[in-house]
Amino acid sequence: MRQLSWMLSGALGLLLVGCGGVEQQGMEEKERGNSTMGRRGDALVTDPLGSAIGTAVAQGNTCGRLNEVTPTCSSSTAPEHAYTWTAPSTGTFTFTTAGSALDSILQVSDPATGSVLGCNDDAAADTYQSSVAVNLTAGQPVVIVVDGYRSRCGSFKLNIHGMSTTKRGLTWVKATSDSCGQTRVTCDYCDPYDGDTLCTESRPLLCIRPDGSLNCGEPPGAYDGWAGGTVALTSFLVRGTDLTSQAAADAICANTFGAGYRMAEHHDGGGWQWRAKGSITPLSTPASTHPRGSTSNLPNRFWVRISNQPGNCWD
Ligand SMILES: [Ca+2]
Ligand SMILES: [Ca+2]
Repeated sequence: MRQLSWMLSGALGLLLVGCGGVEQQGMEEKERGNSTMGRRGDALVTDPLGSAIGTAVAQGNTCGRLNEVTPTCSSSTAPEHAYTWTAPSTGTFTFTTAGSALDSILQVSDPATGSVLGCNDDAAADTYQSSVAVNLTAGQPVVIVVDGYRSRCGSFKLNIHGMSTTKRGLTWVKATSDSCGQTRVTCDYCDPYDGDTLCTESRPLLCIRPDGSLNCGEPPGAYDGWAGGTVALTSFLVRGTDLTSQAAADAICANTFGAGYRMAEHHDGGGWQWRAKGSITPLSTPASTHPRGSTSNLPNRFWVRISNQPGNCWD
């Protein structure tokens, strides 16, 4: 039946061309016939992506593949590559083909109903790549289709970035500075287990260079250790959702302050509170809406990571 309807549709197109050059009408007729749910048939083959987040979670080339899906948002008869993916948390997720050679069309749909959750041809006026943002709940599966504009095929990258509306990351505050040019940083009602500040918020990033600096101030205490390094704080805000991995966070420190700097860690000087060489000037930011509801929670917090708990925005 499918073959017959395509043949009829093609014949209609030819007839219309003969009747006055309105081939485009015939083409659109054909495409609309296949685009109701953004997929055709019940056995669309998809590759599993788990709940992967990041740049280029999938790469490939659509040339030579089947055209089983016609995206709803643009003209396309191109082959595609389809994936299944599951939201790792509740929030807004952005799917893009940034960095692809392919003039792409990206479509995200519900595998249970086939309904299209989002579809995009060009993310902006100056790009042929695509971007789709959809709100999902934790554990919700979607089908992602990387398709081509009109009949185009080529190599692509699929990127997925999350903006969880519930995930929190660990932040600390500056406590004191001393006459030796040293700084004490502290937890102050932080939550190193689950994070305390929403990752959709922006805070500076505390960086440290472990350089064996010697303590010239008061002697270290049990919960007031010496980190043996030099701290620096970014003079710009970093959105928690941009801290996609420890490596990404460390790279911000190295790129800002030089080789050897990395994101500071909860236990750099023992844990909960420590001192290091260097002075920092926290930017003015509001106190985080803390899960503990503490009224003592201080403003002007900054991101610090923790290595043995899921208290980071990338966890
Ligand atoms: Ca297609
Ligand atoms: Ca495009």
